[in-house]
Parts: sequence; structure tokens; C-alpha cells
Amino acid sequence: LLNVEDLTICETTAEMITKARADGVELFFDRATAIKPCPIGEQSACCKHCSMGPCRMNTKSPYDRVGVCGATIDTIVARNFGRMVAAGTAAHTDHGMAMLELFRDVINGKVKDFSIKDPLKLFEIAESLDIVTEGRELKDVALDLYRELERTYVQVEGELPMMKRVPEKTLELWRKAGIVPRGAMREIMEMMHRTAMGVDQDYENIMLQISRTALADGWGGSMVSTDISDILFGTPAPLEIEIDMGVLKKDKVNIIVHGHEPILLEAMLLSAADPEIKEMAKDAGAKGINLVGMCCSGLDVMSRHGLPHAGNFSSTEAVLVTGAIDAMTVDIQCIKQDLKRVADFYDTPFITTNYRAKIEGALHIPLDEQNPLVCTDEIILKAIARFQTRKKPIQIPRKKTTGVHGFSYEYINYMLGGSFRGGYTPLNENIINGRIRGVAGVVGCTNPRSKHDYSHVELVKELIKNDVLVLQTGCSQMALAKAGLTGPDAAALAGDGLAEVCETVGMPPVLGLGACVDNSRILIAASEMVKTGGLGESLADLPAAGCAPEWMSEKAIAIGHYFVASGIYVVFGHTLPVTGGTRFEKLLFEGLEDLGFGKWAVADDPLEMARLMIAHIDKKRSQLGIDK
Ligand code: NFS
Ligand code: SF4
Repeated sequence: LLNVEDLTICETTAEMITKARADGVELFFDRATAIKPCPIGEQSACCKHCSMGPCRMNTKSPYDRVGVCGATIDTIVARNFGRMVAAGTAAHTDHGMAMLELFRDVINGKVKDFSIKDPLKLFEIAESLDIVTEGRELKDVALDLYRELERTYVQVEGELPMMKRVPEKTLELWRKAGIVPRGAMREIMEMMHRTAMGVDQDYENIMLQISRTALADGWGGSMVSTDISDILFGTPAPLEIEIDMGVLKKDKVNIIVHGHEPILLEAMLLSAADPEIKEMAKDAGAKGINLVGMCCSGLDVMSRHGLPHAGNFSSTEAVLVTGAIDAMTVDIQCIKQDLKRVADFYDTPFITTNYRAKIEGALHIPLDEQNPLVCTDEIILKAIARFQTRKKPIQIPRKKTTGVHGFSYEYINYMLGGSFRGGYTPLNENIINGRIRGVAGVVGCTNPRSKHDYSHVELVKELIKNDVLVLQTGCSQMALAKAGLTGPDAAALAGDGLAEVCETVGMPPVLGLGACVDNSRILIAASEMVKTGGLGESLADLPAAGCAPEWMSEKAIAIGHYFVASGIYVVFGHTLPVTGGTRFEKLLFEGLEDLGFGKWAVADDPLEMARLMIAHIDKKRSQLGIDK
């Protein structure tokens, strides 16, 4: 077994790994050590798309053989990469489609427990898509918006509706390359088809469909998901949030809500506020019900309600080890199957709620959108019962950190603009005058194959020290929140220029934007920077870069590629599923940039990631003629 200090820098997770080992419960950290990655698979040099194979290539000398069908290493690597993008895009777009269906059923009155919380945003999005709003009823505009956004998924010809929000020059590049997405379903289908045995066997041609599919995620599924969530549940605005396992309460019924769709947590909030249920918790001897988010659902909802958050992907097993969790409820994505076994050990009811994502042996209580409280009431009752019969000793780590989260694109606009100067002009001005060197998106997962949270925190510290404003989403945002960098005090760690801007505006140098689908907020913010002027004409001109330092999910590859296809330089930490020394790798690392897109890179050390990102930002500054 590895030393706990080598596995994580998160104190509470470390404490729970130690406890789990003492309790005899295996966590994924130790399995990651026991299972060595396949060296061929790690570089994606293996094809199993037909039964003449699987065919394994030689990673040391990738061109010395071809598959049984003759597929070259470039074909094989491109096809595998394309299928990861298809899977990641499918995840975000299916999530977005579920949100859109909820929106439709709220408008037509089938869903009564939710309503439109942010009509202003509804009108804004409608207008940005050329839907007439003047003098019209909310319901009519909403229905038109629903029909328009449905095209994101089902359209077979034409351009995605959100293409209207893309900077002109960037859209022009996509049109010329023939990669403007039609509809997400069509792009994912075509990606799967073209990567099947014996279809597209030209890696440059495969790359076109990879980009088209990824763009259908960032500017399609993910963006719809974010916008509809805001319209239904409210657009986030900055709020102080407590994060880390210290938010658990010994004398309350602790319920962890983990997953990705905000509806589960929104419905849990309604159930937990029910006076009858509150009374039952009291009768059971509890001081109340403590709803706590984890992973993206937690991020999505916390800044709308001030809800506490317990941690990111690498801590979801660890939190159960506290013994203090009276129920863990999950919906879709990033839910380790092993949570069920760990939950059983600590007598925690573990409940799946989405028909798409059941787990063998776990209790399934389906969440019906038209009657969501049936499910969430039952979950809370189960949790109260568990509270009453808690058997094992409880150990709650003390640490929790307070930070500010919920910087939506709209709020950044308002915050920077102050009362008299609206919009992104002040941000652009501060970039042009050099106080802010550039903007970085630091996002994505945690992964037991690299020290938990370490690269996120070290990378972000280095970036802000060098006057790079950091925008965050996903598990990365939770890592920095736990490390205390999302409060205004963090400005002390920033370079002089960035610190000055932060103090003037009253914002931290690290802005948490929300869940992974909310990376679309970064796309919109970046587009606004281009449209505001002074920083070039396309997204590729911006002094900006992105990084997922501890990524693990196929969704991260889809996100990485939609940023690259949009024109952004993207660094991934530790590994990329690409064979070194191939032409496909060269296309990712250099060729795409020559064609006017962004490009990929990979680095192992967080300081190296920062160095690469800053070098790119400086290159863009000098191309814009604004180097210091
Ligand atoms: Ni994003 Fe959120 Fe986390 Fe990674 Fe998973 S929870 S959607 S995929 S692990 S950041
Ligand atoms: Fe091998 Fe070609 Fe079949 Fe892939 S498609 S498994 S390379 S024969």
C-alpha cells in the first residue's frame, strides 16, 4: 500500500483512507495501485472494433505493423479518440436533453413542483436566438425557445441554434472546414459509424468529425443544459459556501446527493423543507436534515441555495467511511459502482434514482419528474430511519473551508461592469493594459492515478501568481475551494496586477462557475471577450488556455476537444490516450493550430502545465501587439 500522503493532499480524504484501511474496507486509491494500466491501452494503440482482432500495435515503433484489416496506427488512435469524444458528448447531451424535457413539462404544466425562476434569462436566450419577445407572453416565448433548442438534438440538416452566439470569425472557420454541427444525435451517430471497422480510414478526415461532434457538446448539449438549469432553478450569483467533510453534522440526518442532474437535489430540498418531514426528523432525535452535495450536482445547486458541499470525485467513497452518512443518493455519471459496497459496510442506504443508471444490488427509487417528491420523501424517510439506528461509531473530520462560488457569465458581466459601465470592457481593458496577463480555465476530474487535488492546486497557484485569472468548474473547483483559494483572501497569492483588479472589483482570483456542463459558461464568456473588442477577432486570438490536470472521464476528452476546436490551447495532465510519435499526435499537438484551431498538449508536472499555458498566453499577447 502507498503512503496516504502520496495519494491525496486533501486532509479529510486522507483521514478517511486511513480509517478505511483500519476498518478493512478497500477504496479505489488502493485498487488503482493494484491494477496496473495496460501500457498499450494507455496509449490507445489497440483496436477491438472487429473480431479479426483485437489488434495491438507496437507503441515503441508504431509504424512497424498494421491491424489485420490493414488499419494503421493513425487510423486506430483517431478512431479510439473519436469514440471517446462521442461518449463524452452523448453524456452531456443526454443530460441536457433531460433538462430540456423538464423545461417543456414545466411550461405545459405537467410538472408542478418547479417553475421558471429566471424569466429574464429566458428572454435573453430567446433573443440571442432571434426569437421575437416583444409584447409576448412568457409561456409563448418559452414554448418557442423549447422548440428551437430541441433542434440541438434532433436536427438532421442545418446549423445548431447556439451557432448564433459564436464569434463570426470562428464560425467562418468551422463553415470552411465543414464542421458546423447539425444536431447532436446525428453527429454522435456519424462518429460511431465512421469509426466502425472498414469505414473512415483517413485520420485527418476522422478529425473533422471528431471536432464536429465535440462542438455539438460544448455549443449544444452542455450549453442547453446550463441555460435551461438557470432558467428553471435560477442563474447563480456569488454566495459563501462551506466545503469539505467538516460540513457533516453528528446530530443531524446527513444525506449526500451525488451525480449530475440538478433536479434530484432541487427536489430533495423541497422534501427536506416539508414541515411533516422535519417533525419526523425531530422525533427521531435529530437536530435537522443536513443536505450535502457532492461532485457536479453539488456544484450545480450549491450557489443557488447556499448548500454545503462535501468534496469531489475522489472523496465519494471516503465520505461514506465517516459512518455519518444516513443516505447517499445518486443519479447519473461519475458514480463508482463500488460506492454500494462501501455504503453497505457502514450501513448507509445507497439509492439510485435515474432509470439510466442502476447499480446491481442497490435500492432503486425512480425519480419521476412529474412527481419528484414521492422519490425524495422516501429517501429522507430512509435516512431518518438510519439515523435512529446508527450502529457503528462515527468519525467526522473537522476541516471545512468557506469560499465564494457561483460566478455565472451573467454575474461576471454585472460584477465587472459595476453600475455604470456594463459588460466585459473592463476585463478586456485590464488584459490589454497587462494587469491581467490572460485567462485560464482549470477544470475537470480527480484521478487516483495522480495525487488527489495536488496538480489542481499547484497549477492554479502558479497561474494566479503570474497574473492569470482562473475560471473553474467541476471537481477542480472543489479542489481549490478546499485549499482555500476561492475566498477574497486568495488575492494575496496573486501577482500584483491581478491582485489589484481583484481588490478593485472585490472578487477572488479564482472564479468558480459550476459543474462540468457549465464549461459552456466559459465559452460564452470568451465569446463576449472577442465581441467586446481589442483582443482579436476569433476565439483562437484570445490570450487564454485551458487545463484538466487530473482528468479521467471520456467527458473530459469531449470538453478538451470542444475547447480545442473552438480555438483554445488545452493542456491535459499526466496522460492522453494517444500513441507517441504518430501523425495523429502531431495533428493534435501542432497541425490543428496551423489550421486555425486551438491545440492539445500533455504535461506531467503542474508547474510545467502552468509554464506551457503562460507561454501560450504570452504568444497570443504578442500576436495581438499587447505584450508588456
Ligand atoms: Ni466532470 Fe462532474 Fe468530476 Fe470529472 Fe466527473 S464529477 S462532470 S467528469 S469527475 S469533473
Ligand atoms: Fe484489427 Fe482492423 Fe478489426 Fe481493428 S478493425 S480489430 S485493426 S482487423
